[in-house]
Amino acid sequence: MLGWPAHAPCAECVPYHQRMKIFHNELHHLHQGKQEMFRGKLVDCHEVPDRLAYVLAEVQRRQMGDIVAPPSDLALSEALEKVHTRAYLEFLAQAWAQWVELDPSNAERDALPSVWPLAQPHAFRTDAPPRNFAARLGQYAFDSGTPLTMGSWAAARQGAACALAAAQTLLQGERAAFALTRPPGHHAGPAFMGGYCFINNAAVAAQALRDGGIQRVAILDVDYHHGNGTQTCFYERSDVLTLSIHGDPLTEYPFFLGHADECGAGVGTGFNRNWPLPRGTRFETWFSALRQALEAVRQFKAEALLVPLGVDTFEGDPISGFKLRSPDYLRVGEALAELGLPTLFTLEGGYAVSEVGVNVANVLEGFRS
Ligand code: Q9C
Ligand code: ZN
Repeated sequence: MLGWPAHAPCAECVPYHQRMKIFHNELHHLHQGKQEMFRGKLVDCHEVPDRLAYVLAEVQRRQMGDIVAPPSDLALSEALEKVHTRAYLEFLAQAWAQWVELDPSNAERDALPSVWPLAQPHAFRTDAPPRNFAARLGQYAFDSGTPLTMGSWAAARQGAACALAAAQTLLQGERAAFALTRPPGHHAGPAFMGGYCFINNAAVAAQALRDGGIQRVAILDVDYHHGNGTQTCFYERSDVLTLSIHGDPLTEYPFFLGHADECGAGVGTGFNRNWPLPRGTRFETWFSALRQALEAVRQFKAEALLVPLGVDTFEGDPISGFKLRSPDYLRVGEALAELGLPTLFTLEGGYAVSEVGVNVANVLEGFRS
């Protein structure tokens, strides 16, 4: 079943359908949060550098593809500004310096927000943005589980470079690419961070594919959590179909988005779909949602597929509630490959650290088999 070759294949002798280019974020370790707020106390972060180390080791071991750094001459700032607001990007770029300026001893601590401009009529104003850093952080973050550290911006920016490079390689005719990066991206929106995410890597890649001449891009998010950031980025657009299969927001994070009746708005009406599933869902039920999502991709006549790949659907995940097992991920990869589309994977969640590598590599393995 796991039929990878025993020797390193030269790029040219790999058949087209098995080719995969892997862009590795070598700066990921610069983002290393200490703690996140959980049920009234600070707990150790789940989103740790070791996650990526496990994925890297496993894709290397199975020789899943060339592992490279993104080129340094990408038009990255321009690509970021097509997804995120300039004000938000400038905030991220300067946040650490401002945090330390607030109090020099802050250099020892991560920045976490603790006050937010609640979006209810007459509750608070958002048209008079405060100068205070803690308030600005609350304005741009939707939870207190996403520590902003000294290296968060550098790591997130380089991760977006991986996603952008992955998109460029598809535009040049590659069958598949993998943005092997952390922090993840799918909870980040045009002007907000949260859910361990700062920059929406999948959205940056989708927009780059559009700008490179691909007319219709489908994003199929298989992370345990709703891809709220990605949904928000493209909610009023008909050229990027956004689909997400995830834990029901009635009980699961991010709680305030991801219901089945969210179908898009304006010209984007009909171009967003959600499959919320109850906690405890097993593979067969999850897989029938995947089949429906794949059918939606076909009907859309997508020219490229983007997969925000979280493996926190795994039965052993410490913060999630689905029951997928490691071999199931092979079938996920196989089903995605049946679309026959140029496909770009971004690494999202998955917190059973020592199993993340096997589960991610199983999706890629199933995809290229
Ligand atoms: N600290 C991704 O899988 N957990 N993000 C909320 C409060 C947040 C998951 C607990 C889970 C975010 C990319
Ligand atoms: Zn997740």
